[in-house]
Amino acid sequence: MSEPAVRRAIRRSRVRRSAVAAVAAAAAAAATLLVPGGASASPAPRQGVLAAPDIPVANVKAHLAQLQSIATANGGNRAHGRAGYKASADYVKGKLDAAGFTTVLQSYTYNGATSWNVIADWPGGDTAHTIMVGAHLDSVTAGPGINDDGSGSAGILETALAVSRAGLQPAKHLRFGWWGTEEAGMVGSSKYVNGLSSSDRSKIEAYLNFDMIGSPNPGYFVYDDDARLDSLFKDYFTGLGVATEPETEGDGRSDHSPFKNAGIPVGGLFSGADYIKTSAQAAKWGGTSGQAFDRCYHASCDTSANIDDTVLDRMSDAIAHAIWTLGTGSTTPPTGTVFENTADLAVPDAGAAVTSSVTVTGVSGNAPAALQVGVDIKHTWRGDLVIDLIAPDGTAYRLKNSSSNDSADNVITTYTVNASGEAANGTWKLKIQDVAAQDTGYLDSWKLTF
Ligand code: DTR
Ligand code: ZN
Ligand code: ZN
Ligand code: CA
Repeated sequence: MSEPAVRRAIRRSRVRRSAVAAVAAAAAAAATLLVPGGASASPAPRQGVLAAPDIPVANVKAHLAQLQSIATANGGNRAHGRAGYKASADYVKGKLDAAGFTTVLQSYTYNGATSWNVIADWPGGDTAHTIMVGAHLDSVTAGPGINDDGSGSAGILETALAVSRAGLQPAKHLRFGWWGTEEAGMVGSSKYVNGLSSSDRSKIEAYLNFDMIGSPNPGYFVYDDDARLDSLFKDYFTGLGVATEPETEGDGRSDHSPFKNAGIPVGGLFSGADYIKTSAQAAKWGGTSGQAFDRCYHASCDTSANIDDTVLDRMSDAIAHAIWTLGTGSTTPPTGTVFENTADLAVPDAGAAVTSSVTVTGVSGNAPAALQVGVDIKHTWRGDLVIDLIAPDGTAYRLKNSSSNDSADNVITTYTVNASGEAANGTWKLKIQDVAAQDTGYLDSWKLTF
């Protein structure tokens, strides 16, 4: 018999074909549902991570009272180009200077008026591994902006002061930013990010944003931009017994946007603005359904009365939890960190290559010389398959060639790849091509272990 004839004969003798094909078809149908939530990361516990202190909500509220007084004394707002903005910046800077931070007012001009970002560095820590936290300090002209975004400004300020009180000596470098002119389109944060060299950008391992964390009819929304930072907050709230939802208003609504666009992993919290709370949301979070999370959003009534103390307290504590977790412990990547995509992906028979992505964040430096690539492909004839690992920069590593002699089903194995020439962080892809007709299958899941 000729080689293809032998192969066909062996294929015909395989009895499981139809059952496996049915599973593949079902998986292909489910794949579209599974893809968006499919990727996940589960870092191994880190050694030496310190527990965060409780952030006293009374202190956060005292900062809000000061910001309210500043607005009252300056025409009722703290908006770009108005005296209330500079007074707010001076207040924040004064507290940070007294607590031992190295602070600068970074000035810029917008619309004919000067404004300032307040940037505060906590001395020490490895600046090649910087954790940055931010909130916008400007209000709209309509009101004092106490929830938007006095709340985030006060929450990160009190957390910074808690870092000082604790005498924290984190392994990573901590930097805090209060942005000007967010309300005109993230002007201050964009100026900051644009002013960083690409090397400086690459040193920021995470940027966490807090814009509106005290909404009076609160929701608990977690930015879902980065799997690791998303889980950090979600797990925290799960531990408190508080349900969360992903923040889905879309990118580009606050100061994390320029950081994200520069390739920096971003996360954050949000308690809701002008969107209406549903009855399902009221059932899990309390409050009033059919009403906005913040009825005073961008209005004159966004005063110190426009705050829910419970959400402000919990979210302030969550900020501290994130900073302590990300900043303390070791800067060497924990071994055994797993990044996985469990979304099923159909592999077309004798068709084009398909790819599945896994985004790696928070692992500094290069990938290891023994990167573990766990692959779980269900297929009726594995000899049809060509499999490559594609590094974030596009470099391909051949894991498996097609072979007419490879007469078994499924590829369920772990490959070891010397990926030490590749930056660890970024989007890795598994590329699968089925190069011969008849037998079919699907990718069940795959993972990278660092
Ligand atoms: N645009 C922000 C408030 C805002 C509305 N939706 C979101 C979602 C995520 C963060 C912030 C926001 C402002 O007016 O400042
Ligand atoms: Zn606003
Ligand atoms: Zn805001
Ligand atoms: Ca095939």
